[in-house]
Amino acid sequence: MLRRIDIRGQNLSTRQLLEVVPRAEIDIDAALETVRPILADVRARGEVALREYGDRFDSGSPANLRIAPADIESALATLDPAVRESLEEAIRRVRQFHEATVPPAVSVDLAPGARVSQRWVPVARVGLYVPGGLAVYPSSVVMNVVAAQAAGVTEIAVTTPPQKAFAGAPHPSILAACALLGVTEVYAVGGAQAIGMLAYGATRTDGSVLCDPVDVITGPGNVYVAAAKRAVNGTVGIDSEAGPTEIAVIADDSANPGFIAYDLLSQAEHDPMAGSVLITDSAELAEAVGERLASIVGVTKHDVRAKEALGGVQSAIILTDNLEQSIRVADAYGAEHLEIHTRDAAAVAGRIRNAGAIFVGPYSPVPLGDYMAGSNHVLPTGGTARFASGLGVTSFLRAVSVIEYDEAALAQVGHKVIALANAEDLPAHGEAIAARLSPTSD
Ligand code: HSO
Ligand code: ZN
Repeated sequence: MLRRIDIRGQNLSTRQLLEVVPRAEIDIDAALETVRPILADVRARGEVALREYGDRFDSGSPANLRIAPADIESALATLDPAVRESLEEAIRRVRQFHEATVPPAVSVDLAPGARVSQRWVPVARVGLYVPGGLAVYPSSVVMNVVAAQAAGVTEIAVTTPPQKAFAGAPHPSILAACALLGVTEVYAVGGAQAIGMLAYGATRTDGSVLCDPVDVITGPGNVYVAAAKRAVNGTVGIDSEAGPTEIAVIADDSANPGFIAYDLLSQAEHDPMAGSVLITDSAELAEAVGERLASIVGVTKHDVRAKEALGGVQSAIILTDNLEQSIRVADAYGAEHLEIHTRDAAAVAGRIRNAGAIFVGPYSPVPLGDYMAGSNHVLPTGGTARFASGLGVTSFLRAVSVIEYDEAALAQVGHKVIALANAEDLPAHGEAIAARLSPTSD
């Protein structure tokens, strides 16, 4: 089922490796033409436009696009107690980790009376898009909301498509997760129109405010949501664009093939476009994983999309000469999730440069990270781990520099500022300094 890419004995360069690693092709730009008029329309006509698009693309909008707080609370009352306990555990762990990752303020005295500081300031207001449809993930609500809250964001709006099965209300598990997290601002609005609402704000027909504009929009969605986020990027901040999920595994002959097969399948069940990649220098292990995968995929619930994902061009077993080359392949691939199943897995993990998150050893599987390891499950896909990070507190923080020099400290470097200002032919810059240094200044 998984195709083989055998690179043994070829000594491929980094550039060649980049061409060899399997990758899904997603074209978000093509959807931009579709979403631009929708965004413009929402910007111009507010709630009226939101309702029209809800009727056209979703299952119709509820009477009030903003969900009443009582309905958010009552969704929690209907939640299965075991699911509630599990969500609470996830929230605790994700919160504890994220709060600990808030970067400290830094203050540096560069000379007497010359201090430069950096403090981290949360954005004021965040909008979280939660997809409906096939994927209803309260765990993603936890990941996005907790990261924002740990960063110190106080206003969080959640928007999610109206669901036909719930009379145009959002899915109850999404509402229940919001209730557990203390989120009280929830909208039954989906698609590109929801991104327009968050980016520009929206007014009701009576002129009152339906939704204020946000500063940052996060959350996954279909290709139209991704395109809409790309279109409003710059008006607001966005998190990285989420593509189909991926897992790569580096394994040697000491690995447990059953564990690896299940982990490869776990991400394949998300999406027919999901990527599952095994990188190994052991032909025997490759064979064993292939066999286990073939047997479990036949009996798994989401067999149709899992088979499509595992059989797609984006999935493969890559056979390497040795562990060194496996590490180079993993860096070229830049997996969203990378599992290490080798001897001394921690040492191998320490040598990885490109991965969204690294799962070390046989008992740290990706599904643990998907729900409650404590780390975030919103991670860079499609090789973007080369330059991007997963969602975290810094997605909602800005670093602000604070400059405080006193008179003597300014005098110490003033002539050097003036020299540089003159060199750049910006004499007024220099005069601003000189005015403070001359004894006659007032
Ligand atoms: N593996 C997905 C996240 C997820 N899994 C949500 C289960 N629910 C992308 O990292
Ligand atoms: Zn998952």
